[in-house]
Amino acid sequence: MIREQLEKIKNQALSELISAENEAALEELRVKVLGKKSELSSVLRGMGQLSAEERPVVGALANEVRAAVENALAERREIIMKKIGDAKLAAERIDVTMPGKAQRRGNRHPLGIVEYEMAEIFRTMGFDIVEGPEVEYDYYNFQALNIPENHPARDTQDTFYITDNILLRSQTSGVQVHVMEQTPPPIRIVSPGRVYRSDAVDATHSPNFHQMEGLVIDKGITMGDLRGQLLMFAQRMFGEDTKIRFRPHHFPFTEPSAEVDISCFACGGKGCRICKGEGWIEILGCGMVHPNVLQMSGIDPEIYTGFAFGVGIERVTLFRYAIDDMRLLYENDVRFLRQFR
Ligand code: 2NM
Repeated sequence: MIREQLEKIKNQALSELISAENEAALEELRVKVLGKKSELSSVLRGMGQLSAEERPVVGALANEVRAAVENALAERREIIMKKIGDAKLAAERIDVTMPGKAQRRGNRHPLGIVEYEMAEIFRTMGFDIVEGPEVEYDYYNFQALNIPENHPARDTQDTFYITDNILLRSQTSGVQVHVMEQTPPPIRIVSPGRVYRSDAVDATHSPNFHQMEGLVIDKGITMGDLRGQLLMFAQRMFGEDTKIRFRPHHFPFTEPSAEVDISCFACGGKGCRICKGEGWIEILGCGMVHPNVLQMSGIDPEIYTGFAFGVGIERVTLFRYAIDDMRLLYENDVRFLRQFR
């Protein structure tokens, strides 16, 4: 009678086990079959009433049933765990052969592109590229460049002063003064970089913009060298048919001084929208370094001569890409910037 009951408990447990699909169902079954309130437990509790001969036999059988159910539970647990694991692997499967998601590549700012192209032209012509501080002493920005105390460029309206004698540079010439002070000629450098002037923003002005200034000093440097180097730059930058012309000008740091026009690369000199009908486009200022400038930086003007020039990088960029408003260069509108890839 008890034997049959035990057999039945075991068989029922084993058949119910098959339908347990997760750990919670298994645990529920374990409590139901083996727990304190289970039929098995009550059978064991009732063993006191059995005879002395029957008791060990039934006890052994009950233990067998318990062990069989425990084993079956453990086996089932393993099967369930493997099923769960397999399902997880299948769900999280990664196809390493799938094409990647394309990332949008950034691109350089048009000013950076043009600055690099300009520097690259001068570098291949033998110039060193030298950068310097944007915060500068007024000595390097003005005095050392032969710009007198009462010069209008010194006015606080044009220059951002930080203290009485420290300012945001209004040109990169200070870099060249540092080089002249520290390096005996020959000197052949360009200094690209950001400069600051207290101008109101409009289509052709910004309180900060970029310049590239050049300086060549050696024995016997003439204005013919200046012209030849600038012509080579203009032809590499704007095309090999480009012509240049010099117009007399005045800068305190050069004597003689000139403004340089290039023939219009759009119309070849006939006159068009880009050159405003002129056929020529003003592109830079230049001249022979003033003897006072050489002297102040410790270079003997009786032995050495040199030329210098300054190009506005924004100006070149606007012409280069036929952009009609400089503000586009600073507004960080990606619809504009993405065109320069
Ligand atoms: C210009 C025009 C002409 C210039 C002069 C010097 C220095 F340091 F040698 F005196 N650096 N750059 C210069 C000359 C700059 O910019 C329109």
